[in-house]
Amino acid sequence: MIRWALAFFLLNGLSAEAATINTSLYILRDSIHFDNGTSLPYATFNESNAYTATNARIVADLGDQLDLWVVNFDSEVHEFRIQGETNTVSIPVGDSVQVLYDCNSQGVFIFHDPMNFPDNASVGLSGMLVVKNTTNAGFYWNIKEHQVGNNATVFGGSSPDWSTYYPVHFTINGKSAPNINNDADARVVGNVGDTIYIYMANTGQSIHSMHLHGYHATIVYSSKNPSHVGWSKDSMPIFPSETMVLELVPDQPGEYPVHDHNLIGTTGGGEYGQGMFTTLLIAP
Ligand SMILES: [Cu+2]
Repeated sequence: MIRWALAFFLLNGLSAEAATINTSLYILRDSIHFDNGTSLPYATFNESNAYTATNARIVADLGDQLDLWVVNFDSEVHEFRIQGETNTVSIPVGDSVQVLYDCNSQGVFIFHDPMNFPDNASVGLSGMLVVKNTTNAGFYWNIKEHQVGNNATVFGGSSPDWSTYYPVHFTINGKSAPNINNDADARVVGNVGDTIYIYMANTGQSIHSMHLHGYHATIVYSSKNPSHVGWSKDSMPIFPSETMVLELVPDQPGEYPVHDHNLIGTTGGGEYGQGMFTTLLIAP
């Protein structure tokens, strides 16, 4: 009897704080556009049946329960999983699947289409689930690179030759510079003394290294290298499929660049300044 009472108390205690997040992701295919005029076929997880080249993001509080429907509006079969967290499920054309997930650990988790990995994930179908335990400001960087020709190969039913991978476009949240600074979820804006979190996922196949000018940030979560937690640095190498959370407490005002220290990542189609480049804007 005491045991049941205790169990009831514990469950009640949890449910008082936890919420159920009812949401849907819609798989839609269209294109991603770059400033040099290049367009590539692209597919993303969208929050409605309106396509954008930016994947929908799911943000949960620690303890929440995710009740997710994934709807396949594409003309091909797709799969879905939260990498390392849920089983792969297949979604026939015009169908949907329900995915239930308890958000019991903090961090950033990649959800994607694992079919013929990394083929389908590389053509856009890779998003971020963020589980946090703070109400502080957060910014979100879904980091990715693109090789012209690969997407058409994947949508044509073949697999690209990943051994000769040569990406020439680089994006954060599906956008290249200067458009990243128009993405209020990506561009860090804050004040001196704020505690700001930057939630990152590398959904590409290349290593990137995000270089913060002006400040050091502290790694508070790394999916690949948990031993790096607590390190205070200004450049953050992030491997394919790795996720990371940075804590930034700005100590001076100003506008400072952030870019991929792998310098090809700051180009688009060979042109400097069109890739992974944004700024931190910190007010006194
Ligand atoms: Cu730099």
